[in-house]
Amino acid sequence: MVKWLVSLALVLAIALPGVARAEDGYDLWLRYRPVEGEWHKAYDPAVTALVVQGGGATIAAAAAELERGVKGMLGHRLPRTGSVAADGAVVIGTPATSPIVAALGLPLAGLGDEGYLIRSVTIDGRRATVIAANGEKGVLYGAFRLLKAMQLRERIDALDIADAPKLKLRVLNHWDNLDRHVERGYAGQSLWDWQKLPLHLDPRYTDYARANASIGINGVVLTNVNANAEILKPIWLEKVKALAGAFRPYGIRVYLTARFSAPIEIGGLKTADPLDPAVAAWWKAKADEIYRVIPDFGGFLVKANSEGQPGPNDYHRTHADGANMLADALAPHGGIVMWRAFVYAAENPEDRAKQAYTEFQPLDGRFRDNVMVQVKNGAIDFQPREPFHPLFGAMPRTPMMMEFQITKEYLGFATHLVYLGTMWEEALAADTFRPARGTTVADVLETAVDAAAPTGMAGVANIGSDRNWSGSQFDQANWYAYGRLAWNPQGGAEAIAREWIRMTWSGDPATVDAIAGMMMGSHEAVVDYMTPLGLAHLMATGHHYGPGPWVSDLARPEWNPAYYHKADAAGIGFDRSRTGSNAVAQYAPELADRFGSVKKVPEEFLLWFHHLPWDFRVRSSGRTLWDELVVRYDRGVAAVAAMQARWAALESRVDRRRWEEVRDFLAIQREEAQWWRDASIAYFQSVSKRPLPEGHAAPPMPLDHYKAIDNRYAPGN
Ligand code: GCV
Repeated sequence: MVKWLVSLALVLAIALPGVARAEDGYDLWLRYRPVEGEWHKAYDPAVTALVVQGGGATIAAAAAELERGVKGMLGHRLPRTGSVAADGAVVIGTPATSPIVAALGLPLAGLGDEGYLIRSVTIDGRRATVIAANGEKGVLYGAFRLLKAMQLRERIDALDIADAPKLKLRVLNHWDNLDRHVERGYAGQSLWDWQKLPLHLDPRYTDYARANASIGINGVVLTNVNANAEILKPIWLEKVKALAGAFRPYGIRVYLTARFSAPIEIGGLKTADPLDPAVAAWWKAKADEIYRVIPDFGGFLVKANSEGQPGPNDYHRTHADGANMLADALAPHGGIVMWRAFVYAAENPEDRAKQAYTEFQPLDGRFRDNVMVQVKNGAIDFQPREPFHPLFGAMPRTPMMMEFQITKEYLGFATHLVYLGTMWEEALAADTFRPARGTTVADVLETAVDAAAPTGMAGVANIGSDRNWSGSQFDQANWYAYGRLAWNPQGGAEAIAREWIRMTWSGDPATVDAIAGMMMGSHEAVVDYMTPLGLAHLMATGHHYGPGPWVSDLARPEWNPAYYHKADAAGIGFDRSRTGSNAVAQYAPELADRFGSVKKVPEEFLLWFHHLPWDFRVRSSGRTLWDELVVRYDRGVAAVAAMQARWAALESRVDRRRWEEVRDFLAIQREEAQWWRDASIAYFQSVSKRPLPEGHAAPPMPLDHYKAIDNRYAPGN
């Protein structure tokens, strides 16, 4: 009997892998689960063999991925043949690697180095699918696209897909320290197991690279922007070289953060002054050394004169002086410098939201061709909602890249279900009015300063050693959406969410609708329960876990939540209009006028730009500002409860293990949304002295209770 049961279990495990193997999220959106019924019948004869005629490691990676995907989805091997011998061949290659592809004379001209074409063709009277590109990377991207078509149950018998990325650099910024702690990381330790490198390459490096390539990411900054000069020493460069080797077949280059004071710390110099010839020579020699070890090294990312990091200002030099010195060292090798504009200083009394623009905008046109200025989406710091950064569109002669934060430092860490696609879409679709109405942030990013100039996007990674990579199942969607938007900043967040859901959870239309509904409302929910109506930076000190609107005693003024909300007996909000800090003047005149007027400012930015009395009437509802705040806090909590109910109804629609994990995380989110709501109302009521609107419950505990909550060991700090 026991023997019989064991055999049955074995048979089931082989026949029904999706059922027998509990899913834990490791496979991400590349699950390649069996295709059933009519779709199997349609796909099976269309994908019978693989024709690869040559090429290097990247074409080999594309072929391996197609084999893996077809095995998973259709259950059969994909034999390799040297020619199209029967119907159903998939021919992959570039005109240079494949005579068959060359002979087809396909229109590849407009697709650049990384674009691809997938076409249903007839070769010698036999039906085939060709994945063709100018470069091997394009072939790899095309292979993932064909597999996606099957995952999404698109027809593949009359294909004609041409696609190419709109941005050249699509990079992840890992804020990973050399001791494997990840700053603002909520998914375990750093993936980079430095101690075992270079001799041991964890197979996860390849799966990480596959996932990135599947969404078009082509660069990875391995180290934290709060940089450690050690990484530039030879012993570490050997480890970096090993990672670069693992990623190279997937079209991914590695970059490192450069600590500006490295010439002093590891170079034995007395200064890091960028205009000192010895300093420039040190960096040049260092760049030469790096390229000897890693010939396709991407370049440096630099955080300078920001939050205690060293930089050119220490020597009374400009950011352009610093960036250009590094750029000159990298230029002979084709490397680039990504120089961050995230600067603000405690000693600077200017509104923090204005400081980056004040410092960088006058430098427009003064950076070398291989420098990109990397700008966060908003002028403060990855808040749940910020208006777009005024630098976008304001430096037309400088390549400018977007920096989004995928890890949810200010959005509830990994346990809050918040789909960031909508938030990023909002930023990308914002009209800069520069040079004219209708020029969105996405347009600014896509418009190269000149044909050779770089364009790009960076995302602060949410990836770590957790089995599910991102700390939660739904945070995988943010990695995915980031890659898709870096490929095409005009992409729609909802369409991206839906394709992710279909590949990650289920293709059942009702299930897709239900999950999409949760995701699409999730950003607005977190804004409501944390920072409604344009409030910002109200998180607890240091770790940013939970509310701390009462904090007002930190050494640096702009680290205090009180600096941002400015609540007092009379009202609340930061006056950035002409009567206040005049931050509005950093935007194009049309926007300065819109944001600066209480009547015209979009409600979601009301308190970002204005300080208003508690009984100010909110346009959309006619409620007083105080009542509206309370209503929104409650609306946010209710939205989380609604997500819980939606998820509960999906219990039988998705696999158990992942369903349970999401259920538990939603329960955490619900508690924490309530905590945010209660603590915020308790605090602001102590200032506004107003009664709660009817039907809205008083916080269950006194303010002191919320103030006493101590989460000093919260992760990622
Ligand atoms: C890497 C915020 C975060 C810091 C981060 C910084 C930055 O201030 O709290 O952890 O440092 O942004 O983007 O440089």
